[in-house]
Amino acid sequence: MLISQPNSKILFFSTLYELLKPLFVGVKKFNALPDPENPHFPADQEFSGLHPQWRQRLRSDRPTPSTEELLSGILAGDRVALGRAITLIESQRPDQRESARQLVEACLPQAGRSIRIGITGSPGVGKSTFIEAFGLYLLQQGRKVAVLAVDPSSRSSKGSILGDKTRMEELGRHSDAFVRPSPAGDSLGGVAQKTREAIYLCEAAGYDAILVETVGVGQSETAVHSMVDFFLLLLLPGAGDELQGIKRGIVEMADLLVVNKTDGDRVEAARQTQRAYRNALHLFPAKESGQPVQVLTCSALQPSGMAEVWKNVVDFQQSVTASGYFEERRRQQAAFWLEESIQRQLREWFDRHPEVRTAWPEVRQKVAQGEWSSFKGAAYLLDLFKQ
Ligand SMILES: Nc1nc2c(ncn2[C@@H]2O[C@H](COP(=O)(O)OP(=O)(O)OP(=O)(O)O)[C@@H](O)[C@H]2O)c(=O)[nH]1
Ligand SMILES: [Mg+2]
Repeated sequence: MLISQPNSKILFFSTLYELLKPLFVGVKKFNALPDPENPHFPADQEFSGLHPQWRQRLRSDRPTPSTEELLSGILAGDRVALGRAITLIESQRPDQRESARQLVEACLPQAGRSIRIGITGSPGVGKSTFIEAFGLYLLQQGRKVAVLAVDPSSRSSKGSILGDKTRMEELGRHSDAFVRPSPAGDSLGGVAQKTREAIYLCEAAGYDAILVETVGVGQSETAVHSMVDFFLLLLLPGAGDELQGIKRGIVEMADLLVVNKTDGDRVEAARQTQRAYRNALHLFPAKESGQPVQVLTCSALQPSGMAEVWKNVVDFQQSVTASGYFEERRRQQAAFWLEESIQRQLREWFDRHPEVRTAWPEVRQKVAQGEWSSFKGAAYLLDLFKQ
């Protein structure tokens, strides 16, 4: 009845428009985000400093820019170019592999001048909250901070950085910070390799503090340990490591232990945990770095203790640079990733080989039914591959 009158009709639609306007604006804003996969990316004003022509070309609604354009953008410290470049290296498309490889190679001479810090700890210990607080502290120290993650499960998993956007909001908004959600992927090796390449790109873009969060459980700690200069393990107050689900191997890998959540009524429990770990560390073998492992306390939420953690990192870096271990560790890591990359590539070729693929189900069945031994099955498939 009401909208049958022409005037009422206009009134109705204009009211409807007013009500829905914020939604349109929101959608428009979202579309303007340079990289829709990264909720932390700033809007277009962050293209500032770039030539207008590149600015236009780097927008996400344009086709993938050329390797040269991406490289120039990265070297100019442009976050949008960096984001798009990481999307390129994460791409599963075989036709983009070569450009991705060229881009990483081209960035390598500019990479390496940063401190790479891995952050691990059981789920819920406060890794993301810590990274936000610590990252903000580093920004105050004049550092440029990039945050990456190794999450072998999936992009949508509960723990991924993407789900942490509210927690890292402040850091992600800062013009000297870059927060990247975990790459998608099903194999830890593949995901870790991409994170490692992303480190180089971030360094070439001028980020001099790289924080890598391990989000998965199990092997992802080892993968992150093999790409960072300093490995930090966060602990919860009051619980022994069996209770925290931390394997002894992870404690052995750590260069620093930090009891997080030292706030409220958990302060005493945190001190106890600190003492317990200090005592326990005496029983561990000496570190290859030659540096003693300390146990500190902090609260990522308050925040407090960030300066002490950073001092520990800086002292460590100075000592191991002087002793030569810093470079030695990076060389060892490069050798490790050489092996990794070859193994992964060979496996990929093997899995894709047409005859292997055809024979695979039957061979698997024969082995499962005990008709063939696993050795015979493997030899048969490998022969097909070699031919
Ligand atoms: N009281 C207190 N709570 C904290 C502190 N740090 C983190 N939290 C809380 O602990 C919960 C988990 O924090 P996250 O930062 O998501 O922990 P996480 O280790 O990244 O978790 P996953 O990524 O899921 O493994 C959140 O509710 C935080 O607010 C702290 O220093 N003190
Ligand atoms: Mg987290």
